[in-house]
Amino acid sequence: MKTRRDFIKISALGLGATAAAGGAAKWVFGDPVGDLMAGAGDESPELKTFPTYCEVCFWKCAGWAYVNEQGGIQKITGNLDDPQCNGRLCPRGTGGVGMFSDPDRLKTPLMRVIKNGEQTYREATWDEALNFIAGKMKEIKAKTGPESMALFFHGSSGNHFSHLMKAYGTPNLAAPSFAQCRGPRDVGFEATFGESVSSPEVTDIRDTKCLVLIGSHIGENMHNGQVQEMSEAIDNGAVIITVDPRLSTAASKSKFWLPIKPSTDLALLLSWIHVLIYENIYNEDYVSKYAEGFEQLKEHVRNFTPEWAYPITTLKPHEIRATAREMAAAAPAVIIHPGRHAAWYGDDVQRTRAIAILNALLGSWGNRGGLFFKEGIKIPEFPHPEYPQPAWSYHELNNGRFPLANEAVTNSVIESSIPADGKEAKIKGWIVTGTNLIASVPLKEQLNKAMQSLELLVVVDTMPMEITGYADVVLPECTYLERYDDIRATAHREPTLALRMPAVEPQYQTKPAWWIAKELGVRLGLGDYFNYKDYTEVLDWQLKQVGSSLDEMKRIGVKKTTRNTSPYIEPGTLHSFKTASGKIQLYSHELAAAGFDAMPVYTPHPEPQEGYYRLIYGRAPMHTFSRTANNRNLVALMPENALWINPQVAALWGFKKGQYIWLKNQDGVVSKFPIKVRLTERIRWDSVYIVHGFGHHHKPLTFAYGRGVNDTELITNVMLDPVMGGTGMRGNFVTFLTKDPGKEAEA
Ligand SMILES: Nc1nc2c(c(=O)[nH]1)N[C@H]1C(S)=C(S)[C@@H](COP(=O)(O)OP(=O)(O)OC[C@H]3O[C@@H](n4cnc5c(=O)[nH]c(N)nc54)[C@H](O)[C@@H]3O)O[C@H]1N2
Ligand SMILES: Nc1nc2c(c(=O)[nH]1)N[C@H]1C(S)=C(S)[C@@H](COP(=O)(O)OP(=O)(O)OC[C@H]3O[C@@H](n4cnc5c(=O)[nH]c(N)nc54)[C@H](O)[C@@H]3O)O[C@H]1N2
Ligand code: SF4
Ligand SMILES: [Mo]
Repeated sequence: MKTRRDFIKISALGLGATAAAGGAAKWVFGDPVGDLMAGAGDESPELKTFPTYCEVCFWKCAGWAYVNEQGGIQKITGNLDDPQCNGRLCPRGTGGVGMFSDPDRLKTPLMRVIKNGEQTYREATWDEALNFIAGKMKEIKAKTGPESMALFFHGSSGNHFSHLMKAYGTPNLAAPSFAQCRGPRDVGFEATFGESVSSPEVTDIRDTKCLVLIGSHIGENMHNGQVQEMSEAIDNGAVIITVDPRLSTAASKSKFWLPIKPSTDLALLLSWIHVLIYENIYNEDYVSKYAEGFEQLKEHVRNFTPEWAYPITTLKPHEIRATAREMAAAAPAVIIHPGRHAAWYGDDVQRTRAIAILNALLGSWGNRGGLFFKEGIKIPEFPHPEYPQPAWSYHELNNGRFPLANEAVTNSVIESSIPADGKEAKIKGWIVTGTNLIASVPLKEQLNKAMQSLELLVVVDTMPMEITGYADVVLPECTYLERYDDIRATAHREPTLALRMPAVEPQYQTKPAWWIAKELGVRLGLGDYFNYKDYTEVLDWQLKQVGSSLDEMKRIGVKKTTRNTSPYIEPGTLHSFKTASGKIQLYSHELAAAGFDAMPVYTPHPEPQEGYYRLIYGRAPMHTFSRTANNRNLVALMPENALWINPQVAALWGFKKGQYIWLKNQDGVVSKFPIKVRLTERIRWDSVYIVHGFGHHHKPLTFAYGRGVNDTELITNVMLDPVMGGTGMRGNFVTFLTKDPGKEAEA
């Protein structure tokens, strides 16, 4: 049966080859990126340098793009003045040129048409594509209101499209970085300290004496500044404690590796709280000054002894006690790292609450070596009319669930795009920019149904990623090396500004997001919101408001200013936290009022059946999600993911190193492609591990296609966090198939 939106393979159409407007292929690759961290480059006189900040991940390191006399990008290096990178980019940032030079890039706008009865794409001019989208968006607005359009976004282009969508009148702006990533952590910390730990995180790793990592796999998670600070802390003798079912890179640098049984972290955290309180080694002075609900907490954890936690976590009581004492000995220069990707088991707000509570008991927030108070420079908005007030909020899409979701929840927007119970869907159209929903949001069938139900689906991307094949209109954005974007205004230890400007002209028919959003805005009658010809006007105006200018930033790339406030609690002063009462909430009235546990409670999670293993996933230092799998520079460093499997388990199955096998999950879903076996003692026997972002099934990604397994397709069981809608994705179990299951790849 024909679906409404057939998946279209973009390159099968032979498009784009004719469209090279900006003088294609005149670049050369950047430096070889074999080193873990590339140093700042030399200043060859014949190379021109342009300031940028990296878009290969969301750490946004500032750097310099070097352009040679032929107008090719020679290399990218870190900006020495940038505290986010200190002049050193990670392998991905160094290899970022590969995003620009990728021959598979989207090159021209594409529109879905029917040709000889088949759905296909045709090349379109920008005018045609934008007029079509604006026409559809006007229709949707007239029929069901602007609120029925939604935006999915991640990365810099999101700012420009968020502005457009707010001007248009919708509150439904959703990013996978909330419900699939840091949302549970942010909500857990907000419920405890009144604010989140931000990005880049306010963890004072550089000066810490003890760093506790719960899953956070810094070193594989290559967030630059944190990796550098962790190395510095190790050099300075800091104690690292890593809790991970896998011997991560961080675990291998740790004094204590606690190979916890996956999904039981909350039991460990509660017993750590028990030890701190009942051995009386918590920071009594800090707690009495700054926290509320201590007596309730003490009573709550009375029975959560290490002996109670032992059979749950498989961690020995003496290890639990010893590690709690290490933390106490280092306090307040101790960090129980809040983590970042926190959507694990569906009780993730409560797990991060327990992490926040531990930090509070140790007195870490507001003390050197713990968590500091950030300071930043606020960039004023370029003048525009007020945004219209939407008739309803994104909370409506949650159907009474997730009361503490303070951002739109991707999975709720997806669900609300499907007509159900004879009712029309609330959401009728999507713009998707900078996010490959097919790889980043689980529950593929639901996503598919939603995409089939939409009246309009626009995708803005740089690459023919899977999501583009579902679009009515595909808009090619130029890469970060070819465009201006918003000023990066980081609030951290020091306030900094960073500029991204084009190093070269956009290749082919590609355009920057600010231009696309503005041109759509004009066609929607929202020109007043885009009252400039060129984005440089906006940037110069904004920079002048904060005592700089575009000219200055073009020269220096990064501007640091000194703080007005102290990053730590000053001796003799009393700090007020950002909660309603000004005090840290060990007992959360807010959660209680919303019908949730006021203090974290451990609940067991389902375990694998016999013959199945828990599928866990994470990062590799040289890749970012699904976005780098086609980057030739980075593929050279790691072409595919492998299945980490304990040798004892492998022996049971008769697996040899390097053998390819297929994975089948608890719901019978089989991986599209096989994966290579990696035998390693570095993982518990009850789990297997893969790096996220591989297993692309879209042939136009000529380098990424068919390499490795995509974890997302195997995540068919999602444990929703009732507090904020996070999609717990680690409750999926796989077994192994050694013969080709003969499944046809989808495309
Ligand atoms: N199964 C599973 N799911 C996960 C995760 C996981 O580990 N496993 N991780 C979760 C986490 S932590 C996060 S933050 C999310 C991340 O989710 P996403 O941000 O969706 O990650 P990517 O898959 O890298 O998709 C990025 C998309 O942006 C495009 N892109 C790159 N540069 C640009 C640009 O300059 N402009 C535009 N317009 N597009 C660009 C890429 O081509 C790609 O299509 O995924 C979450 N989902
Ligand atoms: N190179 C690289 N770096 C990145 C990214 C990238 O794509 N590439 N993405 C960035 C983004 S957006 C994010 S959100 C972060 C994510 O990175 P982090 O927040 O550091 O880590 P997580 O994804 O939470 O967890 C991954 C680790 O958790 C372990 N784990 C699995 N199950 C359990 C469990 O039940 N308990 C415990 N204690 N551990 C468990 C895994 O073995 C793995 O080591 O990485 C960031 N850094
Ligand atoms: S950490 Fe690496 S990929 Fe991320 S912004 Fe920095 S250099 Fe780019
Ligand atoms: Mo993330």
